[in-house]
Order: sequence, then C-alpha cells, then structure tokens
Amino acid sequence: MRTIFVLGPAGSGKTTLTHKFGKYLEEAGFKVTYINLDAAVEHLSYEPDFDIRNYVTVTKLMSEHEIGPNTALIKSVEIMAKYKEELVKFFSNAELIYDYAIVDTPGQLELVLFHESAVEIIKTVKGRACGIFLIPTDLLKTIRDLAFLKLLALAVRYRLDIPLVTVLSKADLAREMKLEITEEDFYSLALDGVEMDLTTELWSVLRKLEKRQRIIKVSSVTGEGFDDLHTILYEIYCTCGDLT
Ligand SMILES: Nc1nc2c(ncn2[C@@H]2O[C@H](COP(=O)(O)OP(=O)(O)O)[C@@H](O)[C@H]2O)c(=O)[nH]1
Ligand SMILES: [Mg+2]
Repeated sequence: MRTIFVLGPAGSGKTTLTHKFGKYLEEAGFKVTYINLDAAVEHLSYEPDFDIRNYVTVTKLMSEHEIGPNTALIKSVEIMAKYKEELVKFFSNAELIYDYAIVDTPGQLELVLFHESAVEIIKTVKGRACGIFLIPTDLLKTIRDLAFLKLLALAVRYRLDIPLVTVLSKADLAREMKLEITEEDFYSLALDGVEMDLTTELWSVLRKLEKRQRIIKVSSVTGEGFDDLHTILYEIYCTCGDLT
C-alpha cells in the first residue's frame, strides 16, 4: 500500500484533492482508503475510513476546556499523537486490502510542521509514505511568492523527511501561470528591496531546485493534472525502491 499525505496551507485544497484524486484512483481500478487527520473540520466531502474526529474534535476541546481555537488546535494535535497506535493498527489492516491510503491533514500546515506529535504520526508510516504539497494558485502572484513557496516546499520535505511532489492547486483559476524562476527574475527581487547577500544565497538553493523539482498544475474541479500527478507518484515509489 502506498500512503500519500496531502499537505499545504489552509484552504489550499487538501480536503478536495483527497476526495477527487482518491476517486480518480478508484476509477483507474485502485483500491483507496481515506484518512482524515483534521480534528477541526466540520464537513468532509468524502467518507473517511479512519477519522481522527472519532477521538478528538477541536469544537469539543474548546467547550470542555473553555479555550480559544488556537490553543484547542494545538491540544488536538497532542491528543492525536496519543491515538497513534490506533492509526498504526488501521494502517496494518488496510495494508492487506488497499493500494493507496490518502491522508487529509489538519487545515493549518503549521500544526503538522511545528508539533513533534504530528511529525511522529507521519513517521509511523515513513518509508512507505510520500507527500503532495499544495501551493494554491490564489497565493501565487509574484516571483517572490513563487520563490518563497518553493523554499517552503523544500523546508517541508526537510522537516517530514518524505519524498514530496509540489503541486499548483486550483489550476482552473488561472490559465497562464509561470512556474519557473530564472536567475534574472530572482535577482530582480534585489532591486525590489531584498538584500543582495540573501538573494545570492537563496538563488544557489533555488537554482538546484529548479533543475530537479517540476511543479505540476492540478485542478480538483476539472481533474487537470491528475494523470501527471499519478505518474509522478508512481515514479517516486519506483525510485524509492519497494515501498509497497
Ligand atoms: N476553483 C477551485 N477551487 C478549489 C479547488 N480545490 C479546492 N477548492 C476550493 O477551495 C476551498 C478550500 O478547499 P479545501 O479542500 O477545504 O482546502 P483545505 O483547507 O486545504 O482542506 C473550498 O472552497 C474548495 O471548494 C480547485 O481545484 N479549484
Ligand atoms: Mg481540509
């Protein structure tokens, strides 16, 4: 079984992609299981086979402990980690039945990245896991946005230590979108007020990324890019050896 963590900033389309890409894989003949790790979500468009809300919900934490949403979100991730064994059990049963497990992660990316408990959950399936990192079209307006989000994708990969496919989500919202950064484009940011030393250092990282990392455009509304996404995921699993 291949486990795909769907990651990205709040509102980037994680839940919708989990649902639609899952259906796409099912229509292609694969057996897919859906996992929801978002304890704050109220409505899901798909039916999860494992739902963290059976163990913890942010709404309940807020009323039981009389705490605000941010404290409750952090607490929910800590509580989630206590149910790690349930998830491990779920994965080992699912392993025998399904080809793919798609994991919808908490709305806020920082909950996944900043809290060891969330990273621990990903580590339980590490080795057979990969991630899809969503950059929503509506967040991409300038070269600086693009550079920042590419560097963020790299930081996410470093933090979670799993292979990561970077995807431009909601591609149906903009037909023309430049996804490559040239040296000239990047250095023009220095004219725009970004410190030259920082520009030079970041460019040396980005230059290598530009060669290696292809961003694919995906829309969960039109299904655009799903074939490409599937191919790239397939390649990741092949190059990483036997992850099944
Ligand atoms: N146009 C468009 N909207 C999308 C797409 N994917 C998600 N959305 C919308 O973006 C909003 C946030 O999506 P959601 O899946 O809940 O994001 P999440 O917070 O990352 O789970 C919702 O209103 C979705 O209908 C897409 O591919 N195209
Ligand atoms: Mg969501």
